[in-house]
Amino acid sequence: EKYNVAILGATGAVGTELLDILASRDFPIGKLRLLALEVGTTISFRGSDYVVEEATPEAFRDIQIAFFAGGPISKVLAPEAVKAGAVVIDNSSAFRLEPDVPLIVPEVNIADLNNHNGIIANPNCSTIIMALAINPIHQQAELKRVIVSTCQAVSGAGKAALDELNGQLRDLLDGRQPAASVLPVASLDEHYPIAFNLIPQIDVFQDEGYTKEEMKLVLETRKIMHLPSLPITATTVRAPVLRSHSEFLNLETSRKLPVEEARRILAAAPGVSVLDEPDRQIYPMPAFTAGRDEVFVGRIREDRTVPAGLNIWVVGDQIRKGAALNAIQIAEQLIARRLV
Ligand code: 2RA
Repeated sequence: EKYNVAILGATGAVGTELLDILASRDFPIGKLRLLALEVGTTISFRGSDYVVEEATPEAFRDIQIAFFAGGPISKVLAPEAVKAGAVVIDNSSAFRLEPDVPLIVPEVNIADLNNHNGIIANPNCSTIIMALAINPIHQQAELKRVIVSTCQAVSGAGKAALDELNGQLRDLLDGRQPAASVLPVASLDEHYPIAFNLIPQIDVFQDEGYTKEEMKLVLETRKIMHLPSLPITATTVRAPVLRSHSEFLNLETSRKLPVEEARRILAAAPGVSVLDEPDRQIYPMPAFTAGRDEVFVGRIREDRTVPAGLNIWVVGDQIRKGAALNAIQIAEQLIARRLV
């Protein structure tokens, strides 16, 4: 059986990754419709050329599965696509915390998919990466507290941020002042160079000095794991890395997990790969995890400042598992469970 598929935001970083993964996983596509602002652009997929069309409510009329990777426009168009008969897998933050919208990391809470009402939310990239690492630990030793600090790649802020880092590196190496107009947040007044720098702000500030990205890590993780009051505190930092987000996790658990046991639990967890051999200087690094499906964990150590604590370093490709791959895995489960 084949499914008619639409991709909204087909020309962006996530849209491009969606097309690559759909092609490589042999996804059962009947008709494919590509939608974006760049109407008229031609994109090739599995040997055929597709012309990018305008994203209108009518564009979803004969579509069964719609991947949305076009940002805030989801708010308006996702309900229209559902009305037209499509199931929407939405990569924007518009519906993630709505009680009747499942927020899914397939390895963690796939059962929540059964209750969908047409829109399924794909979590934020740094949230997906963390959830893959902490859920298996929680299954064996209940989490009491999570402290997460991130180093996030510029591509998480879109192609303009990626281009800006590359331009700034050229400027600096040629002895010019680097120009900055994108990071930390393009629409705000202040911009800072990311080349040879770190920016402790991802997205806009919300209440009490936390950024929206930090609150996504808190609120989305609680929803995905069905732990509405799990204490989580987050600090998110933009780093001059092209692709793959890195996260330091400090976990407090209800019972002590020796390092070897934690390694075994994580090695057996779906979607997770352990790279943790300090004697041989083996640990995950973003330069080597880009383009990989798994989330990599290493530097697993006991935190001896609390009765039961672990320090873990997690690295994952945020465009792949953090966005496009996770969305496609959701679609595959929709099909397997006959929910579309
Ligand atoms: C970032 N997490 O890296 C965001 C993208 N969703 O900026």
